[in-house]
Amino acid sequence: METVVIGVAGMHCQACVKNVSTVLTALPGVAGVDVSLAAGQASVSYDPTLASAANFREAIEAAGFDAT
Ligand code: 9UX
Repeated sequence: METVVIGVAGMHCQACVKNVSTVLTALPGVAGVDVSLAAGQASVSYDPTLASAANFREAIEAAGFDAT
C-alpha cells in the first residue's frame, strides 16, 4: 500500500469534503481516504498495482475541483 497527498483547490465546506472523499473511495484500489478542508488536501492510501495519483487527480477534477 502507498499513500499520496494531493492538493485540492475549490473546497469550501464539509459537503465538498464528502464529495471528494466519495469519488476517491469509489476508485478501484483505493483503501483509505482522508480529505482535509483546512489543509486543502486529500491523502489517499492505495494499491499501486490498481490505481495511481493520475487517477485521483482525474476523479477530483471530474467532481469539479482543481487537483494540484
Ligand atoms: Mo460546499 Mo462545495 O457548499 O462544491 S459543496 S462549496
